[in-house]
Amino acid sequence: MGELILTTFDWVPNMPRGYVRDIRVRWALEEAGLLYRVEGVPFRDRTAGHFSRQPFGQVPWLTDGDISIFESGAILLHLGERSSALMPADPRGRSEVLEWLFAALNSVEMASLPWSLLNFPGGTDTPEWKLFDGFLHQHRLKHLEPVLAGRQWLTKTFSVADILMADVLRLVDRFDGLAKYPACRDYVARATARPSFVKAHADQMAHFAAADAA
Ligand SMILES: N[C@@H](CCC(=O)N[C@@H](CS)C(=O)NCC(=O)O)C(=O)O
Repeated sequence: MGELILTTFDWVPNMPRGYVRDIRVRWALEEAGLLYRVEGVPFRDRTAGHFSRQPFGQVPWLTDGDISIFESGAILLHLGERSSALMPADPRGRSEVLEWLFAALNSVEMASLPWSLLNFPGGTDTPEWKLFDGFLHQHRLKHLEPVLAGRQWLTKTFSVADILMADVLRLVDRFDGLAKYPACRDYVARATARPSFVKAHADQMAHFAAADAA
C-alpha cells in the first residue's frame, strides 16, 4: 500500500459542513487506524486535473500510491480490502457487507438524497417532495426499521456498510426524517458515537474552518 491521500474541497459553504462525503473516507481510515493526509482542491474553480480524478468534478477521491479512486462506496471497498476492521475476511461475512453496502447507496440513498435536496428550496409543500417522501418512508425506512431493531450493526461486526448506511441515514435525520423510526435513529446515534466518527467529523469541520480563517 502506498501513501494514502484523501482529497476533498478546500472550502464549502456552512450548510454541507459535517456532511461532505469525505467524512465517509475519514471515518473508515480512522476505524482502520491507517495513516493518511488530506489535500484540498478548489470548490469554485474546478480544474481539468480535478475532473481527471473525479469525472463529475465532485469529491472525495483517494490516492493510494499509484492508484486514484473516486466514489465513496468504491473507496470504502478499496479500504475494506486492507483492514478486517472494515470488512471481514470470510466469504459469507464479506458478501453480507457487500449487499448492505450496495443497499445503503443504491436502495436507500437513491431515495433519501433527492428527498433531502428537496427539503432546501421549496420546502416540503411540493409534489416532488411528497413523491419522494412517500417512497422513502413506505418503500425504504418502513422496511429498514425492523431490520435495525433486531441488530446492532448490519452484519455480524461493524463494517464499511455501517459507515455508509449510518451516513446516509444521518442526512435524513438532519431533516427529522427518522422521527417515526426509533431503531434507525438509535442506529445512527450508536454509529456516530464511535470515536472514529467523532474524530472524522471534528477533522472535517476543522478543515473547512481553517479555510475560513485563511
Ligand atoms: N456518489 C458520489 C457523490 C459525491 C458527492 O456528491 N460529492 C459532493 C460533496 S458531498 C460534491 O462534490 N458536490 C459538489 C458537486 O456536486 O458539484 C460519492 O459517493 O463519492
